[in-house]
Amino acid sequence: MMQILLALPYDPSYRHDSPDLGLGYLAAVAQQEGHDVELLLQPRRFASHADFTKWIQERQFDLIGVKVFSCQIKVTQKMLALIRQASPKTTIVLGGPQVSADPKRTFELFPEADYGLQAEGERGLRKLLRLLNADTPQPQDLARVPGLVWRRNEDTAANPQQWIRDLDSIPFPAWELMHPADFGTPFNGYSRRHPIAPMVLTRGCPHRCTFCGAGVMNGHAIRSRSADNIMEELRMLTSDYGVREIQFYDSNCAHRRGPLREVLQRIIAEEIDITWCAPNGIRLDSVDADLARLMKRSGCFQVNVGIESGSRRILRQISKSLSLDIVKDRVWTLREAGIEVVGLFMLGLPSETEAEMRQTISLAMELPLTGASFSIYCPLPGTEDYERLMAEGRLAIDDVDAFDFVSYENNLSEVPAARLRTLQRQAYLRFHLRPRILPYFLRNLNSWKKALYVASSAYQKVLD
Ligand code: B12
Ligand code: SF4
Repeated sequence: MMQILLALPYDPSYRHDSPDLGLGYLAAVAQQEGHDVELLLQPRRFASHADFTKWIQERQFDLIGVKVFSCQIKVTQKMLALIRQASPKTTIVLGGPQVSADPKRTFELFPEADYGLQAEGERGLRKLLRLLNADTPQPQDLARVPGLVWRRNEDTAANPQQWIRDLDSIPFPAWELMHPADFGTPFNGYSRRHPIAPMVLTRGCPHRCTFCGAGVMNGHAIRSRSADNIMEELRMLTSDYGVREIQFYDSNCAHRRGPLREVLQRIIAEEIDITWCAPNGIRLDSVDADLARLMKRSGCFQVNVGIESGSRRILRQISKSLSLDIVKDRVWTLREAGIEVVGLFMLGLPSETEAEMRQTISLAMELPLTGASFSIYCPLPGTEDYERLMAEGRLAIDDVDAFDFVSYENNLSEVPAARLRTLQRQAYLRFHLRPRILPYFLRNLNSWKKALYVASSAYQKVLD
């Protein structure tokens, strides 16, 4: 039996506070394989690097797995160096968005790592654990682990990924290792009640928006859990863990081939007392009036919707395949059903002009939205844009600090970075400082911690 730690990067600046679905699923797989698993999901738990190092030194885990986002490369590098120093024999396995997006660079960026696993890690981790448990793994065995990234002589080998077809075959996340009640309310403002649990009904997205990295994480074929499987987990979460709110983390939980309608009908029929929201966005072309009413009756209070731009040219360029007519129609459909709708927009797309950015801001003002976010576009590893722009030599820097949605480093729009920043600031101010919007904004500040956080990020976005 191995002692395993699955962790988010140790990052004192990270403010999200929620159970982690991906690590929870992997923990359940490792437990099924007979290992002892611990989760480290609160990156601010240690006051200093010295405290973290001391803890690792004391625990001497056999294996540490870390989830890496592209915007967390530097903090992960620091974390791995500390782990290697404190616990030289530990096997280090990396997974998550960065490894999935750019597997070949795994050991260049993270020389301390022993293995990486791309995309959906459940099958690969199970196989890898079996190999590590038995003996020193041989290359012919490693070559058969789905999605594994490993050192083959001097090269980095990245095995092909196999998407998990039967999602019901995966055990539920190890909720006993991440009690929802032990986490606060998420800082994104999207919550009404507590405790909150994240959940996915489906994996995969058939669309191919050029700025989005979901394709490398879950592929383009939609796979769904059965309604029975979802209801079993939902009953367990509400009865055993006191969960009162669900956040759906799917790429599009409302996909017409997904189980959302059936699940919502069963929530109503069984009188399960939950509220829910979809903070990662649903596609507006999946919504109709019947679904919207069903969503409301089953406890939905808010959805985010990816609108991205008010310019038809930009929408074509990013292959969003969503018309502005549908956007206008379906935002109304959701609002008429009594659901709050937050629009997700981007500013600063490649070749975007100031006039096009103004179209985006005008669209946001004109729609009956209850909230809006205006991200600065960033070409992320794992997206079609990134591949193309790198091949064209148009990404001025390959700087790991630029991989978030807040920096202005890779500005490829027609507007200088300083002007882009002003436009973003104006967008936030114009959108939110309206009598119609302020009550929604203030309602989301339902705890003093959140109020402080939102005030500080508003300061950064608007006044800084
Ligand atoms: C929910 C979500 C969030 C949530 C929760 C994040 C979290 N802790 O997972 C929140 C809202 C906090 C969030 C924040 C951000 N997100 Co986000 N998010 C998602 C989303 C929509 C779904 C993720 C999910 O829950 N999937 C379901 C679970 C079951 O899968 P999973 O968590 O990915 O875990 C599986 C695999 O990744 C792998 N795995 C994960 N960890 C590990 C560890 C090891 C050791 C191994 C072996 C395997 C492994 O196995 C798991 C089981 O299958 C994805 C899109 C997508 N389809 O992936 C974007 C996505 C991951 N996010 C993205 C981005 C950019 C961000 C932000 C930077 C946005 C921002 N500016 O704020 C921040 C960064 C947060 C941070 N860590 O600093 C990008 C990442 C691109 C990249 N190359 O890094 C994605 C791909 C979407 C996109 N825009 O392209 N996000
Ligand atoms: S932005 Fe949404 S619709 Fe487009 S590919 Fe990503 S998850 Fe799918």
